[in-house]
This record gives sequence, structure tokens and C-alpha cells, in this order.
Amino acid sequence: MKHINWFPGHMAKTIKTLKQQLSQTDIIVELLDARIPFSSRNPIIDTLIQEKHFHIIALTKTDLADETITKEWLTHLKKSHKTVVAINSLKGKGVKQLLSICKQFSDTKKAQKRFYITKVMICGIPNVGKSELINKLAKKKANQVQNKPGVTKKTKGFLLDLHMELIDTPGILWPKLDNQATAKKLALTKSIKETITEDSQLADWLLSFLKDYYPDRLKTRYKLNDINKHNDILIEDISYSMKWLTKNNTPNEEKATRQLIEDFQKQRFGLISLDRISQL
Ligand SMILES: Nc1nc2c(ncn2[C@@H]2O[C@H](COP(=O)(O)OP(=O)(O)OP(=O)(O)O)[C@@H](O)[C@H]2O)c(=O)[nH]1
Ligand SMILES: [Mg+2]
Repeated sequence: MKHINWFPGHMAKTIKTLKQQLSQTDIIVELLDARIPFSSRNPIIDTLIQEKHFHIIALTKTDLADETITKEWLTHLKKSHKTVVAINSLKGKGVKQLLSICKQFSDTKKAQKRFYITKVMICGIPNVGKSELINKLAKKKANQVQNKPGVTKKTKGFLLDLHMELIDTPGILWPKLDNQATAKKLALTKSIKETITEDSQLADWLLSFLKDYYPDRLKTRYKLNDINKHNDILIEDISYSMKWLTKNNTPNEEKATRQLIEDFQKQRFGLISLDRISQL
């Protein structure tokens, strides 16, 4: 199996830039993907946060995650972090709450120093929704947004009002993805470039996960009765059941593996969370 790692030059450069900007930063909003609140936590970002920073954790894409699991994660995160918000940037849910927390901070600063500009750094892994969140906070299409990783390549400030600046940053990962389950989750949620991974390795991991955590949804989606089989056999069963066959009527495994990944990414199994607190 191919070892998954993705740490292009612009990420190393971004980390350097972020370090330089830390002394002028007041608030760090760390975005975590609600489907993978543990796997989307970048250990490098942890090292950037200093005592003087107001650290906010924002769970993004809550509309794509399993609601019950998100509630568990919120409770868990609130045990160790003072400020945790749940966000759906597409619908604007939680955005007002985040803005009012930042405004409160900025108002306090303003009262101390009349012309103070509170700097809010929005950071996190690629494709977690940093630029989209800024667009929602700013009520403007200030940043380019796309459902693929590595869209933002440079940090960019946006003056929200006279007293607050939002800073969009390029998504960063860490140099070595030692935990390959984490790497696969990052790839499935599109935080790792598609060309880095092989469909078969992602589909194999996903299939095992669905068998364990969402067996009924897997059965329903592919009209299967028995899923207690080796993944290779199961992929064949899925291909037959869904009529994904080659010209010679043999199972088209390539199509089946691609489809499995896409079905997860397009929520065709319903809302799914890949990280569990019990796995910590
Ligand atoms: N469903 C859903 N999609 C979201 C949410 N927030 C962002 N997105 C989508 O996720 C994709 C990535 O969003 P971006 O804002 O470009 O992500 P980013 O973190 O800036 O990514 P990089 O610049 O590559 O680091 C886009 O298609 C967004 O529309 C959300 O809360 N829910
Ligand atoms: Mg971006």
C-alpha cells in the first residue's frame, strides 16, 4: 500500500509566515472538520498558539457530520477548551455566534486603545472551510473557495470594520503523516490532494469503517444482505449488485472503489463521522 504524505512547499512557507505574524495576532480560530475533529487537528497549529492568544475552536461542516457524534465531540472539546463553536458556513449557522465572540474581544480592546485593530487568524488544514467562513463573516465574496485542497496559497487580511481584521491563511498539514488512518480520513474529506492517494486504499479503509459503524446504511445503499465478508469479495458483490460490470461481465472494481469514495463524499450514505472519541 502506498504511504500517504502531502506537505508541499507552500505549506512549509505558510508555517514560517504564520510564526512571523503570531506576535500581532490576538485571536486564533482553529477550524476542525466536524467529520474528523481529531484527525483534522494539526499538531503544528498547537505549537503556534501562545498564552496571549484567544484560542477558539470552530467545528466546520457540521451539516455533513453525524449529528449524534458531533454532540459528543462538542462535549469532549469543551472539557479542555474554553471556546468551542459549531459552524455550518453554507447556511451561516454558528457564524453569528463566532462573530459576536470576536466582537466582544475587540470591544474590550477598543475600550483600552481607541484605534486598536483586533487581528483574527483563521487557520486549519486544507479545505476545512477557512475562506468560506471569512466570506460569511464578511458577508462578501472576499476569498476564492473551492471543494479541493490548496486553493488559498497566501495569507490575506480582510478589514471587517475599523477595529477587526480577519486573516485568511493557506491550509497546512504536517510534514509526516505517521498515522495512516488519519491520512486516509484526510483524503476522504478532501484535505489531501486526490492525486496523492490510490482509490483502492481509501475504498478499502472506508469499506471496513462502514462495516463496523454504519452496516445498515452500507447494506441499503448497495442492496446487500450479507456484508460479513473480506473486502475484496464485498467489492465484487457491490459491483454485481449495482451492475458495475466490465464488457466481459466481470466486476468493475475500479468503478466500485471510485463510487464508494464518491458516495461518502456526496453523503449518499447519509451524514457520517469518521472520528470517534472512543478511538482516542
Ligand atoms: N457543506 C459545507 N461545506 C462547506 C462548509 N464550509 C466550507 N464548505 C465548502 O468546503 C469547500 C472548501 O472551502 P474553502 O473555504 O475553500 O476551504 P479552505 O479551508 O479555505 O481551503 P484551502 O484554501 O485549500 O486551505 C468549499 O466547497 C466550501 O463551499 C460548511 O460548513 N458546510
Ligand atoms: Mg482557502
